[in-house]
Amino acid sequence: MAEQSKKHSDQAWDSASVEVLSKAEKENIDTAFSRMETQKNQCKFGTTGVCCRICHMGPCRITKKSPRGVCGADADTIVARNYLREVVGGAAAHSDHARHLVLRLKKVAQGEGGGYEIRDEEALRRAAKSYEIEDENRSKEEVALDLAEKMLSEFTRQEETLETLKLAPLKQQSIWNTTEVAPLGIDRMVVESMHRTHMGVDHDYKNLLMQAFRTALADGWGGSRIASIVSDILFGTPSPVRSDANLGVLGEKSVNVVVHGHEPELSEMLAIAVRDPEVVAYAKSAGAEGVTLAGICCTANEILMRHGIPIAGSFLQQELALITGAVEMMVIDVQCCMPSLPEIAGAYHTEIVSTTHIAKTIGATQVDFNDRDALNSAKDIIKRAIDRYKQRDPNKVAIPSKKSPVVGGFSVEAIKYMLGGTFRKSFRPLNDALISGRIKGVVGIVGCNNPKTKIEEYINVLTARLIKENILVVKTGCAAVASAKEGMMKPETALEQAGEGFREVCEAVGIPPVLHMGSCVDNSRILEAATEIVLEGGLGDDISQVPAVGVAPEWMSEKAIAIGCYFVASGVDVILGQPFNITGSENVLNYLEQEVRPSFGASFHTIVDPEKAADKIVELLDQRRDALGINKRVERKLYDMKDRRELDV
Ligand code: NFS
Ligand code: SF4
Repeated sequence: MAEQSKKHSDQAWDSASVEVLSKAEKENIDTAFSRMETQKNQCKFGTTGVCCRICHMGPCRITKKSPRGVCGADADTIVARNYLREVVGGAAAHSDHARHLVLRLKKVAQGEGGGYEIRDEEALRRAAKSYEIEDENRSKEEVALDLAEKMLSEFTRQEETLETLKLAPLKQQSIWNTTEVAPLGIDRMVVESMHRTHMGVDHDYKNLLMQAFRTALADGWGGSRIASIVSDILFGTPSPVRSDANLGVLGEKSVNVVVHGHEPELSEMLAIAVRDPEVVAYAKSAGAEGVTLAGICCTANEILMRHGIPIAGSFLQQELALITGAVEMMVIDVQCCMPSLPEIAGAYHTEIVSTTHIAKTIGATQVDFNDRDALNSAKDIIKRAIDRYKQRDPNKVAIPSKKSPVVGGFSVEAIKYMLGGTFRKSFRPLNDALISGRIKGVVGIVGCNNPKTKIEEYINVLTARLIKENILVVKTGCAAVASAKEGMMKPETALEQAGEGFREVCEAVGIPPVLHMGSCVDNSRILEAATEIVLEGGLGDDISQVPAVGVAPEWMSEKAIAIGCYFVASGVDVILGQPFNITGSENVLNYLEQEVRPSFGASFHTIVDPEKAADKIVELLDQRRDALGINKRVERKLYDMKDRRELDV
């Protein structure tokens, strides 16, 4: 027994997950953690990237004895082609999500929005201005229609580069033009990359890798950016909001509905539906105290940011949430939803409901979501969950008690507001703090968790160390959920742990040292923040000069690879907690880790130890601070009164 719990505490950092993993083992339920054991000896050809399945003369595998595939492709070509295809997968996922939202905006603008509406007109008009769409004396519907059309053309444009790139600093845009990575239409980039990786087309690894950066930029400064902009228009720009995170948010006596996936449209409606008096009364008549809605993965982040709906967990807690035995329904849509869910649900009374025709899972109930009557559809789904409550078996229920308070909702607008106040919304105080050295730099920690290592250990160890080093940490995706569960996004606790100069700034402004900036498509918000820093002045004229670093500690998805690439191409160094599947080609590895530096002023770094990653981050930030000539006060010294006055932000 002790051995068992030791095994589980080697698998997951947080005690709630460890508790449920033990329950899973007792009940003989398979999870990603146990399946990882059975998949342990992963194929070396796959992990080094030298397996090619692109044509049917193969599959070919590169070894010392067989250095070329049947067609003559060598390890460099094969590795680079595989890598580009992964970036394509990631860019396509984010961008298709964006497309769905833009089409929704168009319907709303045409008066066919069903229950959807333009909830944030200011965000609409802000976006219209940035795309140079006339908005004076025009109704919000007229403006929204033009904006939706303009955004749809971002997917289809054939010969011109993306309009959305213009949201980047001017110098950044010129870097992309010089290096020839400024992307054309999003769909065109995806198709072109698939073409170029077809058998017998692009074989030059450098050319393929540059296309990976170009396709990724079509995601970060195209699809993802558009997704965040439209989400804010339709559902509201996030502002700070309190909630709780971890499996302990599930209610012992309430009907638990967990939303999981990525696209916020349905979960937005569910968030409204659970508050409906009729729904609450229905739950009570079923013997429950009410309905608890909670989120997993990026859907969790979306509805936390806008409604303060609690987070049940991150990617690898999706199965664990079901194993608590207390979930009546899990509603899934696209991305990161495991096909194992219905089988686990079958061991309890849980129903898995899928609502989108592009993502069906065997064993899940397909519920047609009527988007013309979205709110009633959402209510019907919740009532269906309530009907399950009676089937809950109390003997199978064990909800971990652990949950931590979290403050989420840090959109760039919200940060500006907190820094400068309503009338002087501005990044100036942040830039000043960076220049004075009270904040050494900004680090974005993003991405997933991965059962290859003890989950969330790297993320939490690194985060704790960085804030001690006076580094502002911004987070998205499942990395954000990890910090939320750890209590690092609760200003009070985290402030105790932050370095002195940084803590003073946080206290003065009233922000936690670790900011929740949203879902993974909201990594575009991190680019937006970096742009604001450049535009505010004093820290260089493109993002590669800003003291900023990105980290994907426990990444697993293709989306994370695309994100890494658009960060690097935007001038942000990226640390990976585990390597890409590219080590079978020294040339490709060297290109991504070294040779791209002159092009973008940044590159990838693979560092599997979080403490060493922290050292590297400090070094990278110092290099940038040196180059800017603002690194005079790195050594802590006793300040005299004059110093203190200079330091005042
Ligand atoms: Ni991002 Fe969000 Fe999580 Fe990874 Fe999946 S949920 S899109 S891919 S696992 S961070
Ligand atoms: Fe083999 Fe070349 Fe076909 Fe790839 S494209 S499977 S290396 S023959």
